[in-house]
Amino acid sequence: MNAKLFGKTLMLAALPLAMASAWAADKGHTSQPGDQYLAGAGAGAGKLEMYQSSDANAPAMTKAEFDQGRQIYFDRCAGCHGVLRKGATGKALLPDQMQKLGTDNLKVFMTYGTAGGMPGFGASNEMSEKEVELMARYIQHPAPTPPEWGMKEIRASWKLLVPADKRPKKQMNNLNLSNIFAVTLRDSGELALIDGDSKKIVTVLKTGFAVHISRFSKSGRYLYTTGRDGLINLIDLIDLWMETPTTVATIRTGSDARSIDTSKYKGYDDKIAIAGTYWPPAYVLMDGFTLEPKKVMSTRGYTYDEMEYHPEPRVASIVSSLIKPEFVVNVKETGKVLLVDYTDLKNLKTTEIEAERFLHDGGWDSSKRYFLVAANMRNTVSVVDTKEGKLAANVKVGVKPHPGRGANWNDTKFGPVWATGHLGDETVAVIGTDPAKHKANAWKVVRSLKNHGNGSLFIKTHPKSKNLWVDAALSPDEVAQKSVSIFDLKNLDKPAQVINIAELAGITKGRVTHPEYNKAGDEVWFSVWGPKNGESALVVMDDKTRKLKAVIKDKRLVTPTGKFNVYNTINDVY
Ligand code: DHE
Repeated sequence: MNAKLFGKTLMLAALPLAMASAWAADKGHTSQPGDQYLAGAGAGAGKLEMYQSSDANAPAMTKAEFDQGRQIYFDRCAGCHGVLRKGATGKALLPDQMQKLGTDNLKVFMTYGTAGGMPGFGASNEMSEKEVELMARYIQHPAPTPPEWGMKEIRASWKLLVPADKRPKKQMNNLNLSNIFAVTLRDSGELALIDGDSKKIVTVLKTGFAVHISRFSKSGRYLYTTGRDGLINLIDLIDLWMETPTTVATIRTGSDARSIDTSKYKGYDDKIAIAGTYWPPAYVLMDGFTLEPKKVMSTRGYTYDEMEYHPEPRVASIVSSLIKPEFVVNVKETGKVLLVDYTDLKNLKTTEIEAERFLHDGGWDSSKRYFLVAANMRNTVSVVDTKEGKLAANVKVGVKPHPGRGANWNDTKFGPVWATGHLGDETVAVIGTDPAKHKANAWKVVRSLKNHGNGSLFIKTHPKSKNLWVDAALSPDEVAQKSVSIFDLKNLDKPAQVINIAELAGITKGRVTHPEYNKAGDEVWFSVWGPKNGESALVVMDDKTRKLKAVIKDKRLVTPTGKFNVYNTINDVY
């Protein structure tokens, strides 16, 4: 029996339904908004027509069932297991192994989840019993390959709604643009722009499906956002007064995507945009003012360590360097970091750095020379020296690091440090980042702090703050997932204060995530991420007093998750 494939949860197959169901409830596998994190999310690839593969050893499926399975797979599973099911955050789901496990065992995993972090789709009613049964058969068939999406398709998808010369020459509103927050409204596929000063919603814009992140151009005028379906919106912030849509261009760079950024090096302000895609695995370089596509580059290739060919090395985080005309492109499955020099797109020069496999999210150190990126399935943070163009270190941290952008401060004992929380344990790893003046601490975990739960997604501080705020949004514990830890940076030996943020907003069902500071660095904003049809909110905390400052509730705030303050995002303040 393949018990090793899924660890101890295979035992569930032998449990009576009532017991198994109680076990799943114990593990917190109830219907929660955050269940979707590990579930992947509605990549556009599921909507594309594909050849139905057949395998004589796999259970029979009709074409209609197969098509339904394909859609559910892309909506729920592809984010973690990969389009081709080769595995990343989730296990590989290859047909021969799935056939050995068989339909009944697979149904149990899908119903109750696994100890490794897979959500219980059946127990949480995310999938009906019939859908679970269908999916248990579906994954025993070979994975269908979605169509490619080359320059012809990318260009055909490009819509320039307001040409650059038809846009206003000066700001047409009275907003303090540098303190605007772009808030992801995940399940409505929208973006709320909130005035950080008045805390009022300025507008809500339609974006791509299950919209993921927003970034701003160096001048602060343009906002770029990507949906998981690869749809990118270019939004002109100075145009906000208009009643007509403020999206000035859109493009689809692939059918499954997570990252976007724009050129920030002196002389290249706003000029070039880059989008990374999960499918097809690639990055696309575009004109920053119009999104006109200029170049598409595949990331398919060989893993850095075993040098095995990988057909689906997805583009995870992308950051824009302030010290060189380069984008830092992190390729998940091959474990390579690409430094893409954008000064000559015709003769593109890239530096390929061997880092670690399963690269995900990360941020700059305070000097903006080193980029620290989580290789989450290898419990490692890779440090890239972008000045020298080489790997500085692979630092072993806790279980599944997940920093978002991480947090930088000048530690009283260890000098400049950067920190990450973890999905898989309760620790916060603090890494020394100054090889010049604090050599003995550089690229070492100098402190391990105790968070109030595991399942941490994001962590944040600000140069003007003495606090470090850490969430535990994916903790199975219902109180922990609603709370945050606040550490005193001047006294890190003291345990953190824990505050239940959802309670402050009067919300009983939801997870609290993604701390983000305002421009002044004296407020911390949190999302209370409720169910799609339930209540959500944004909670603003006074950073100094750690007391509630404001609760923003509005029926338009559907499933708020990431928040991106214009000033802090442009200047990588974290
Ligand atoms: Fe994210 C950043 C991928 C699920 C909220 N997420 C990132 C980045 C990647 C990534 C590669 C780094 C982008 C960058 O910096 O260029 N995220 C993925 C997934 O593959 C995953 C695990 C599953 C999926 O199918 O998408 C996933 N992410 C989620 C969520 O469920 C979250 C919690 C809620 C949501 O809105 O979807 C979520 N991810 C975020 C946020 C950031 C992010 C808020 C940006 C953090 C920042 O401060 O910069």
